[in-house]
Amino acid sequence: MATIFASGTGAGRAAIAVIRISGPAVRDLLTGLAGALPSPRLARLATLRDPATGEALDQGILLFFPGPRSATGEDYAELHIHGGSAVVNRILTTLSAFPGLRPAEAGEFARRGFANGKLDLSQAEALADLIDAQTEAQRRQALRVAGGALRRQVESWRAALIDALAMVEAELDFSDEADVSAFDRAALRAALDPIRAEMRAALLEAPASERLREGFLVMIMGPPNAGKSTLLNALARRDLAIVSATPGTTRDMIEAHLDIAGLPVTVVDTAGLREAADEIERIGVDRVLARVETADLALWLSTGGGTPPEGIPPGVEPLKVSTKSDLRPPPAGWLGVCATSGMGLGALLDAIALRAKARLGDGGSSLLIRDRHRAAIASAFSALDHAVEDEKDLEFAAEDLRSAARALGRIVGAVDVEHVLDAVFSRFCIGK
Ligand SMILES: Nc1nc2c(ncn2[C@@H]2O[C@H](COP(=O)(O)OP(=O)(O)OP(=O)(O)O)[C@@H](O)[C@H]2O)c(=O)[nH]1
Ligand SMILES: [Mg+2]
Repeated sequence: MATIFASGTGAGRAAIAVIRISGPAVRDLLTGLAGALPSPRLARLATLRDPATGEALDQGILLFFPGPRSATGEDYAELHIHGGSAVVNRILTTLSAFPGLRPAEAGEFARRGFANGKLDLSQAEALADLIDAQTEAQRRQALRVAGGALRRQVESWRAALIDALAMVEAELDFSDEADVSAFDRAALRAALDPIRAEMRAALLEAPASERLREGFLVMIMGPPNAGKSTLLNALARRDLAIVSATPGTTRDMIEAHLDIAGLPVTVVDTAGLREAADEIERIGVDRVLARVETADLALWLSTGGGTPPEGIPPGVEPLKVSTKSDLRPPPAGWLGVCATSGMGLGALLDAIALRAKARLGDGGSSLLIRDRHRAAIASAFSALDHAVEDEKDLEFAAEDLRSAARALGRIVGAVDVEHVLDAVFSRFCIGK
């Protein structure tokens, strides 16, 4: 097995960079770099030298974690060095030249930890989410799952299923043909009912949990010149979209990722909806109508009210926003904003936050945070529904229980095929 290395910190100028190294050559490498192997788990200040020439490269802190008690389960080390690009590049070049070492691929440290039983697949994914988390609620959600909340739940369901399976199999083994039909189905149902109820509850929460990972999607819509782009810029506090008095200015969708009351919200500025003046504008309008299908909320912008919302699908709530309220007061039932002065923006943010909170929750009880999780639980749930059907042959009920247990195993990576693991880990960043 190759020894892998990568910078665990972002590129660019920084006080400190951390280089991670994992694999069988770690001991030789540390001895080569620092003259001696540091004591396990103790920080050691050392001058790092090129093992080939003895040239001093940097002064830094070395940490050595002998396997299997390490993040990857292998011999593992961290070099805390100065974070300038010349220092980092020189150390990485030196590591490349060392026998047995090669740069790590994306997610490779986490994958080795997974292979060595340090964390399950749901935890590995949640660590990637934790790195990507932009808001408090996302951080809470990722931390819960990374801490093993989903793994523990899945293990407890699997244990209960295996008990139920043992009960069915005992019945199959020890009773003669005539008795099998007399098997107490009520007992099987009683054993499975609590699990089914818990799975149902988790499935009901899943869309909110997944949405929290992805963000609450708000589309800014309305006729040309309504002030959509001006509003986006005001919400993002940056000049993202071009604003002009010419109707039909915006053609592409422009999005801003905001943190509203700790929740992740994506706000999208769109092309004004009207009978398009040209081909490009028409494509822009078509894209808006396609994207709004997946939105959570549509802000319908208009100056002075009037235009009824159109083009907004039934599942998406429209919020009527009357723009340029410095020029015209909002009609009754419309939220008035003046994006140029900021008037009314606070109330608009409150209105968005209220809806986002209702839709996303706060991540405090999230379990099924990816569609992969939801699909596995949905398939386990339907297998259990089959298992308790009244006229079910016991042999088939046993097979249903086994298939439910296999579906659960997919969540933690216990029964996954290699290509699923490849797909999951390749989405991680290098050095993770
Ligand atoms: N007085 C006033 N003018 C505004 C306000 N908001 C936007 N405007 C002006 O209205 C015009 C159109 O603004 P945009 O933000 O480009 O409008 P839009 O809805 O994005 O227009 P399209 O991209 O063409 O669909 C610009 O001249 C803005 O300066 C406002 O709150 N008050
Ligand atoms: Mg615009």
